Amino acid sequence: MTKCPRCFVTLTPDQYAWTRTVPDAMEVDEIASTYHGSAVRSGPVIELKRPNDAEEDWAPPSGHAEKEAGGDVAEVCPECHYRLPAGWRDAQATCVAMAGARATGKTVYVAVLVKSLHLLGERMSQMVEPATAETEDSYRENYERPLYEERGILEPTPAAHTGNPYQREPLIFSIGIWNGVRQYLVIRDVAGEDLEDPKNVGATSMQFFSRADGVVFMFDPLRVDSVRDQLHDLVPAQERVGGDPKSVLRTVLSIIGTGTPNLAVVLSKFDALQALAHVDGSEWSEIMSQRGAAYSRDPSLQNEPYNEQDGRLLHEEVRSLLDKLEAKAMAMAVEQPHTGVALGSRYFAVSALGESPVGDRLHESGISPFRCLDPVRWVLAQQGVWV
Ligand SMILES: Nc1nc2c(ncn2[C@@H]2O[C@H](COP(=O)(O)OP(=O)(O)O)[C@@H](O)[C@H]2O)c(=O)[nH]1
Ligand SMILES: [Mg+2]
Ligand SMILES: [Zn+2]
Repeated sequence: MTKCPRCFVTLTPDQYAWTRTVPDAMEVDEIASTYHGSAVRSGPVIELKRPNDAEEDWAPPSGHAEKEAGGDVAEVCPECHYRLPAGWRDAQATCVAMAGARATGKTVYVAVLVKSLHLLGERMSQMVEPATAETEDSYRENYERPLYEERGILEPTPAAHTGNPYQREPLIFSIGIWNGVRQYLVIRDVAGEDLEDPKNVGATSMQFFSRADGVVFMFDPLRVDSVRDQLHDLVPAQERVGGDPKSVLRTVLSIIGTGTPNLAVVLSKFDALQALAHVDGSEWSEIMSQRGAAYSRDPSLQNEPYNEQDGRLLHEEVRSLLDKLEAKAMAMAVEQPHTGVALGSRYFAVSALGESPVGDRLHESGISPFRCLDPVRWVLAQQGVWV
């Protein structure tokens, strides 16, 4: 059984829904709108539940939906009415939700992550490609073009209630065949504002977090005063600053509630910390110059199974870096959450850009990602995919 790419609810063989491929008339779909976060219009939805007295191998009678609808139909999620890509129920989807305050680097990370997935996929002879035309368009327009073509930096992701909120719809990538089953990776980006507002804890449109396979929570070291102070002359100041990571983490954990996604806690913009190696005589220069450290190398593009040992090593190293970043409270919130549900968690360090941008432009050496695949490979490995 696989999950819906929008609401992340598991699709059971007991419940089906369809809508006309080309509906005669469209109306506001209350259910879809609640899950989307703003008005969605669609044709009528036809639902079918397994009858109580049905046989074990019950399936919707062929032609049922077409007859009811009076034309060609597409299957939609019975929970949120999202139109499922063809063959979705026969595939396996690993569903990842991005989290973190504003400007922690989520959107840039997704842009770069997809490139790295392509590269690794090629090396593993697994075809990575957008699964839908919507994903192809959205990735190109909202992620790839602003970062790679215009060499600028992406606009901050709009909050769910403002104009063109591209992060309300999932990015769906086909990542090849594994264990004889077609595999998809679903990534849901989010606007930091939405997580900085604790009122969103109960919002239906946020509930996908609790049903995700992996939540990637980003923590921006540039938000830490002692780091910013020491980097003063080395790294151009970043103008956009997001909310308090501890309270965002708390909100995310509250939204997750009794759900049990794996939680990847990611130190983003790691290039900034690496730049501290050049601050002579500082405590940080010593830490960041350690050649033997897992955070000083990047094996993530090697074509080998997810490297569990390297992952554990990095986990411990980043954990002690968090201590040094005065973020111990955050580590405690992860390890002893106020919700009482301890999640499978691991710490990571990534740099999507590899080097700090200068003002609004990328550094002239371009993009050289560092360890971007690690969090997602860890989540995939928990699902037994790309291991
Ligand atoms: N130094 C550095 N800065 C980054 C990196 N990734 C993102 N940034 C900066 O952080 C800003 C916010 O990134 P964005 O992905 O839009 O953050 P989001 O609001 O969490 O989606 C960007 O404008 C970049 O200036 C990185 O890997 N290294
Ligand atoms: Mg964003
Ligand atoms: Zn759904």
